[in-house]
Amino acid sequence: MRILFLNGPNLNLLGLREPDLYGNSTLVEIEKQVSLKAKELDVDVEFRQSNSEGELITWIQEARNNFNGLVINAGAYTHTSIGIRDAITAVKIPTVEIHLSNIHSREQFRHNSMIAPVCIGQIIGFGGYSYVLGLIAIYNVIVNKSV
Ligand code: CA2
Repeated sequence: MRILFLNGPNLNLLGLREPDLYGNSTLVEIEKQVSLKAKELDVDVEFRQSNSEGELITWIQEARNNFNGLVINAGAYTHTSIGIRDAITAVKIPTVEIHLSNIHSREQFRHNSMIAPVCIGQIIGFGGYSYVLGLIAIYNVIVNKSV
C-alpha cells in the first residue's frame, strides 16, 4: 500500500516559527513519527510540501496512478481552493484531510474547508499527531475496502 502525504503553503516553516499555534516539531520530525507507524503497518509513505497551489494540484492528479490513498494538510488553501477540491474529486482516491490546529476554534474564515466535502473525513487539532492519526485512518479505509 502506498500513501501520499501532501502539505500546503508555509508548512515548511513548522517548528521554526509560531510554536504556540503549531508546536515545536518540524515537518521532518512529524514525518519521522509517521514513518515509524507506517513501518508497523507495512505501508510505504511519501511526503511532499509545496507553497504553490498548482504544484499541489499536479501532485494530486499524478497520485491517481501511483498511490492508494492521500492524506492532505492543504494549509491556507483548505479554505480557498476549488482547484484542490476538484483535483481530489477527479482522481477518486480515498483522501483524509488533516490539520495541526482545530480550525473550528480559530478565526471564522478558517471554519470552512473547501475540501472537506470530498474527503472521507477530517482529523484536526492534535498537532503533529494528526498526521499519524491520518495514516491510521486512511490505512483502515483502504484495508476495509479490499476485504
Ligand atoms: O492547522 C493547520 O494544520 C492549518 O492547515 C495550518 C495552516 C492554516 O492556514 C490553516 O488554517 C490550518 C497554516 C500553516 C502555516 O504554518 C506555519 C508554521 C510555522 C510558522 C508559520 C506558519
